[in-house]
Order: sequence, then C-alpha cells, then structure tokens
Amino acid sequence: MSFPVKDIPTKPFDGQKPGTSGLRKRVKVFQQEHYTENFIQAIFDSIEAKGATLVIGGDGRFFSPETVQTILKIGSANGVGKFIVGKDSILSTPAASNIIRKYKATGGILLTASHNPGGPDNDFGIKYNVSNGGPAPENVTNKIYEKTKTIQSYKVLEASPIDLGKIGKFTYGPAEVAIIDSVADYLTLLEDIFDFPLIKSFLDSHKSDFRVLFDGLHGVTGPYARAILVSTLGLPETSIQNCVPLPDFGGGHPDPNLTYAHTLVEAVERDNIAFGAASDGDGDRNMIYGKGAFVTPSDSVAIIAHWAEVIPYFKKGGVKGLARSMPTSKAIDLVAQKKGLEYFEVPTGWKFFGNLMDAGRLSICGEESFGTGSDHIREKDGLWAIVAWLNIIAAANAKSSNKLIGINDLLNEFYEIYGRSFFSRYDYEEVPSDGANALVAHLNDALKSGSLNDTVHTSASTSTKFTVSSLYDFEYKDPIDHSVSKNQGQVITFSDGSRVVFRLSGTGSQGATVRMYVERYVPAKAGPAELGKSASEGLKGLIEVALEISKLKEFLGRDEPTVIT
Ligand code: VG1
Ligand code: CO
Repeated sequence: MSFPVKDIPTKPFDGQKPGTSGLRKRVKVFQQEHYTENFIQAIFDSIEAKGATLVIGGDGRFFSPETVQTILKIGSANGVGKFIVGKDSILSTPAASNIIRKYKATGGILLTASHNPGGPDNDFGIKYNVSNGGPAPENVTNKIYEKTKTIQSYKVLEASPIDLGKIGKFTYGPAEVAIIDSVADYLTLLEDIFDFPLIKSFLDSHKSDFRVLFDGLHGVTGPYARAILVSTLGLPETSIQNCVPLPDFGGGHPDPNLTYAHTLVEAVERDNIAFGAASDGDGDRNMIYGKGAFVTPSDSVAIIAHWAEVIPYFKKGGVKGLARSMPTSKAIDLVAQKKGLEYFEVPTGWKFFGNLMDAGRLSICGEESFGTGSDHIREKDGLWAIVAWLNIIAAANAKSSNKLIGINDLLNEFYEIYGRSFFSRYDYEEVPSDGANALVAHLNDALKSGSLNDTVHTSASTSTKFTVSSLYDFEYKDPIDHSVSKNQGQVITFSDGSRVVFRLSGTGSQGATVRMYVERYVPAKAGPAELGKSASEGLKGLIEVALEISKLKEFLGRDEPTVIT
C-alpha cells in the first residue's frame, strides 16, 4: 500500500542553531507557520531516516503533544520505520537516553527546554540525541543548522493523529508507533544500579530521624519519583511534592537551585527534613539539600566518586575515569588523583562526556549546573544522583553503629580528606547582547596584550591579595575523535590556585546570559573553622576582584546577578 506524501514549500528561518542542549526558543517562535516543521525536516535531512527507529518524548511542557504529532507526520514521510513514544509525550531526558540504548534505536527527539519556564508565553525546545543515547555532537548539530539555512520544503504524511494516552502498538501510514509506559524501563535501570534493599532497610529504620522530601517542581520527574521513592522504597506519600507534571510547571521555574526550588527549601527548613532533593523540568538535574546542609553540585559528584564502591554498579564494573565540565570545581580531580584514576576537563554541555564513556574511559562525571551522572546512560540524571546519595548514606550508616550519619557528616569528612573548593556561580540573565560581547572583547584584549598578567588585586573588604597568574580562552580537543571546540569560556587563574571563569550561556532564549564562576581552594590543613565557612564568606574577596578585573557591572549595567548558585 502506498501512502500520500505531500511536499510543503517553505523558507528558511534565521537562528535555528542548536545551543548547549538543542534549539530553545519562546513557544510563540515555534508556533510560527513552518518553523517547527523546518527544524524537524532538517533533523531528518541530517540523519539516516530510512528505516530508522526513533524515541520521542519530553518534559511534557506546553506545545509537546502537537509537536509529537508533527514529528510523526514528517518522520514517517521521510521513511522512519518505528517510533517509540512516551505515554502522553512524557519521557524524562535520562529515561529517553536509556530507552534509546536499551531498544537500540537510531536516535531520539526530545521535546524540552529543561529548566526554562513553560507555557504559551515561555519556552519550548527540540533536541536530537544519537544512537548512544547522548545529545548529538557538534558535527551533527552543525549539519542540522546548515540544513535549516537552505531548506525549501518539507515532507508530510497525512494520517490521523495518534492518541498519545494509550499504551500499545499502532500503525501510522507505513510506520509503527509504540506508545510505552514512561517510567517502567527507568525503574528497572535504577534497580540494577543501586542497592535498593539496603536503602529500604535504612529508611525503614530511620522513619523519624531521617525524613526524605523530593520536589518535582511540576516537571517530568513526578511519576518517576513516585515509582522509586513511594512504590519501591516504601516512603510515605508525604515524601514527594509537586509531583504532577504540568505543561507550565505550575507557573514556576523548574530549576533545582536555592532560588527557584524555594518550595523545597521552605519545606525542608520548616519540617526539619534530613534529606531534601529536587529535579528540573526534564529530570536531568538535581539538588541535594537537607536541613542546614546544601551540597554544591561540584562537591556532590566528587563525593559520589569518593564513595563509588558502595554502589553495586561500580562495585561490579569498576570506576574507569572521572570528569567534569571546565567551570565545575576541581574537587573531583582530587578524588581521581587519590584513587589513581584518569580524569578529564571538558567544555560545558553533557555531549562532551559521551565519547569518553563510549571509549570505556569515563564512569562518573558532573557539571556545576546541578548535573551529575555516569556511564549508565549518556545524559545527566537527576534521580540517579538522588538515589546515589541515599545509597551512600545508607552504606555509611551500615558501617557505623553510633549516631546517624547525614549529609553534613559526609561533607565534613570529605573536606577533612581532600580540602574544600569553595564555589559559586553568578548568572546575569537577559542582558543586552552588546554589553555581553563587550565584556568578552575586554577580556580578549587583556589576553592578547598580557596586560593583566602578574597584576595584584586587593579585595576592599577582606584585604586579601590575588595575583593573576594566567588568562586563557578554554579550548578542548576531544581525546577520542580529536575534534576541537574553541571559545568555551575565558579563565583567569590566580597564584593561590583560585580561578574565575566567564562564559556566555548557550541555553537562554532571549538576549544574552553571562555566567561568572568563582572557585577558591582551601587545603584540609586549614582546619575546621576555615573549611566550615559559608560559600559567600569563603569567596567574598575573590568575587570582588573578579568583578573589578572584568568591569562586569560597567559592561552589563547590572549591579547584582539574577541568580546566585
Ligand atoms: C546550561 C549549563 C550547562 C548544562 C546546560 C544544559 O548551559 O550551564 O552546564 O549542560 O545548561 O542543561 P548554558 O550554556 O546555558 O550555560 V539542561 O538541564 O538545561 O539540559
Ligand atoms: Co535539564
């Protein structure tokens, strides 16, 4: 039987260049006639679409169901043989990565703008993942972008829309559509990785002194968290909140940090919760936050690496190597050095970890932006990190018969062994692009002329002196495929080992966002008083000096950052 395929004439749109993690724009931009269709056709023009198996899903944000139908129409017209679609168009980013790998799919299209707000006036996003389950590398995203610049028509196959709410197998023109349970495969995956019986027995015996609260921020993780924490680990229903995915995330900003996850922070403080956690819109980020205990993402990945052997997956398979994105603190490097493991520094964005994992050289990695994960999939994984912490805490308590060991005990123990990397990120969101570019140019000038080298800067409030030892533009050569990524952030290092990084965000949808990352290392021998300071105390002087050197306030016309993490 043949099916009618129509060619619809179109014209290229400007700016369909995928950023750090896919194409992210306002919903209204995607809703323009032909806009979404063009980008989807460009994806099919850049991959081997004939006979392909594609995984489709996302964070359930506004405009997702419509886009799934668009993908079915254009994909089947381009010869895709099979679509595996999450029920109600829902698949968390890590769940989608797992499904691509498990069912050996050609790739996947993920409908998400991650932590960016959703709804008719907010953001939407489309991201292509390749057969290893990870975000498409730059050679693929560049190809997609090139296609969007010359596109003249796209193909559609008219079939009746599929009911995305019904699990089962359906025919769609010449293609097959399997609507699958969004959660089941992911739950199986985590049960294979972690020691669930150990975690469960720990939680059962600490019902009153170790209470858990997970906040889904109305993102995609709600059903996953319910299956793992409530149905499997036996925690009460009150241990999860905001766990119904909503197309506009309830009007919130589904970003797990101290500013945007305030529903979690407030509940943890009010109810004395020992272990709180939150995830972002698409489920790949996490925050660990208990009463009086905040774990920076840079420390989190380092502590997971330090404790890896208590997690059955690593006990069995071993830990091959460790890695972090460039702006992430160097805490994990210290763990690698102590354990004699190989370690890597890659540009911002999870896609840079994939090659190292595929080559068997990387097991655990993270980003300062609340991203933590391992080679069990090829995306960062919010619930994985949260269950990893529960597994570690359960194991630490199983070893000790004394008092309950909580988040702060693990942090302090880590600092006593390795020292502490104070770390903070300042985000200046939606600033004028001119100002952001001028800031970058100012640093480039200093780089070329060497005018900052060896200069001494004194913090006005703490009188600490910082001497610049180098300024460079971070560039990465992939050790596996030797591809080179340039201009990945400007780094200023100081003689005491401190570091400041400036980077432009690649995920914003409006204007420019400048990120300033500051890191100061204090060795273990400095003692508990020094190690136990708050991040803002530990970094005060360095932040003043960073702002002075960069003239940031002058260029951006902002006195204060939008968000501090
Ligand atoms: C940000 C983070 C980066 C992360 C990316 C995608 O990118 O800094 O570490 O990988 O978001 O995360 P940028 O270019 O805006 O700094 V997610 O959860 O939005 O997929
Ligand atoms: Co995300």
